[in-house]
Amino acid sequence: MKNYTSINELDNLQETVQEAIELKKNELHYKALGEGKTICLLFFNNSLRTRLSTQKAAQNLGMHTIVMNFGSEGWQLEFEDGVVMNQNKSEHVKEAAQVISQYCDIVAIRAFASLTDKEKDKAEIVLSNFKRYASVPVVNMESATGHPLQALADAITMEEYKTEHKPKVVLSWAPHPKALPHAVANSFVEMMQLQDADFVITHPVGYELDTEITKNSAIEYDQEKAFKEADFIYVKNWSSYKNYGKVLNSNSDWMLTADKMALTNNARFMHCLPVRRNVVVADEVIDSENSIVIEQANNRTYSAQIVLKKILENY
Ligand code: AN0
Ligand code: CP
Repeated sequence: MKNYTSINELDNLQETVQEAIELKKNELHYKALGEGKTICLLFFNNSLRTRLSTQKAAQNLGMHTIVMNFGSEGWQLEFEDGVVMNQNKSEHVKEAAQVISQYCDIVAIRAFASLTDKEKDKAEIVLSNFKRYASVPVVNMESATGHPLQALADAITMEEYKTEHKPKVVLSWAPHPKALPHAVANSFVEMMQLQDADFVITHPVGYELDTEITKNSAIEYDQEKAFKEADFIYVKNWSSYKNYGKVLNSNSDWMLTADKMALTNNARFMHCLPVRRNVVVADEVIDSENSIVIEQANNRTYSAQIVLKKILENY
């Protein structure tokens, strides 16, 4: 594997999940692999888990990490070709990506969707330009349309907690006061399409995800119906895709409560975090024994570590 910008770049998801579970048992086993190698983590947006877990993963492999908060510390980058740069953008990605590549062996990038320009977001203007101009492998730490490190951590977590050979997994939309990206939901859907599972997406009318991603995944508009017999309830808010980036209404009745969890097959509750308590999920659910969000976040280290390991082995 050269780059990791989508879950579909893994040769085999199931095998990778098993490798990550093995790695977790002895996380320092490949400490020599990344010796003398450096990863640059570029953040155009905030982060807790991605920043710390990717740094820890790199450290477990013996790598050095350089972190830059591009949003607040870097020059404002231009991503368009042929622009007269006489406004507020000081540097073109063409130089920036080549220069950064000289300081590291892998570059990892977080650049969320604008949620204002659907076409630019769909074109992955930041990630694709770094891929185009960087001379080192590129890792996606949540781009405009995907969060594949999260989806891999989710797959690892489900493998650890599943009790059925073919579990029922529900991705449920939940309310949120702010317009959030589609990236986490998109990568979760793409990951689930590679799994042997009964997978259902549930959301209010108007919150349909990009049909090029959902393809023929089942959609059930009745949340309670979708929850019946579920083994995993994965909750996430996203803004409208059709009415791009808009919060259509608060739909507070879509919050995950204990009453709804009671409809399931004693399902595990999952969320990528950060989560707004008593808006997205009630305290009673996130604090319950069925909540696996902390272990899910722990697995971010092993999803990043298995990805970096594969890239280093292919170097
Ligand atoms: C981001 C999102 O929804 O994409 C990051 C999640 C990992 N969440 C927020 O901005 C709250
Ligand atoms: N789940 C996740 O990516 O969290 P951060 O935004 O805190 O990195």
